[in-house]
Amino acid sequence: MGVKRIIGRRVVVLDEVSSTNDYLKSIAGEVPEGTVVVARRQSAGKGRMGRRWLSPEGGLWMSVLLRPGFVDPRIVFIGALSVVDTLADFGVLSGIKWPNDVWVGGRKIAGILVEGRGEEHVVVGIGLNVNNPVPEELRDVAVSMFELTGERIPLEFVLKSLTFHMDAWYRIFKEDPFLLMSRVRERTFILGRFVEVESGDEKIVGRAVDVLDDGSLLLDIGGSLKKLIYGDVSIRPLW
Ligand code: BT5
Repeated sequence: MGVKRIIGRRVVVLDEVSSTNDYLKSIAGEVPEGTVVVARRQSAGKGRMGRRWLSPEGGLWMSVLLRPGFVDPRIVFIGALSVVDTLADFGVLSGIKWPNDVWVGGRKIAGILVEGRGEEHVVVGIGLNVNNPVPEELRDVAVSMFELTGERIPLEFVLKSLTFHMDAWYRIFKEDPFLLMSRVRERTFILGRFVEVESGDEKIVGRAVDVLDDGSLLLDIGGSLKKLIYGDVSIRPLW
């Protein structure tokens, strides 16, 4: 008895689009759950809080449509863990920088942007630097698979691996979110380290202690514990 695959059964490949997230949102009413949109280039790739995601040719810029039927901030970790597993498939060891980045050796290789329309649908956008040149302005903070492995890995292989892992993690998440969260905890490299947290105009420094089952980050700020809820916060590890 096999399990029916959801993610990646239908893949829409575009040459160029403003943002795969926006495109998928615009067709969400007409396509089945698990539909994937990939674009060779994005002219206006989006990060969180109005930030830009630079998306030149050679990277994997994709979005996945989910209909879990509920709203849950932990959905971002389905994307993050799947990226970590995909990178491992190609020999690259990475870690999650809570809540939505994947880093290798102090630099960002991937970012996840989750956008939803209440309980109707959720769009999980993933940007992964594969063969694309790392944009000049991000030289010190970003890295690509090519830079790490010296190999040009065909994008369709990376896409296949990523949709495979996402399909598995999505199923696990729906059945047992605590299993997903225990894996997130193992893969979150900032635990035990000091981080600077920026939320709006506020900046605080604390030690990241744990990722809790509800997806929040527990910080130790001079001896008192503070729970950071996933939202519009940015974290910078202090080395
Ligand atoms: C993110 O935002 O990291 C989420 C990025 C999601 C991108 C995907 S691509 C497919 C889908 N369609 C979209 O339009 N978006 C999604 P955030 O945490 O706000 O980080 C944004 C910051 O990452 C920027 O301010 C830059 O500093 C940095 N950045 C931009 N482009 C990058 C790149 N290609 N590689 C590494 N870092 C980058």
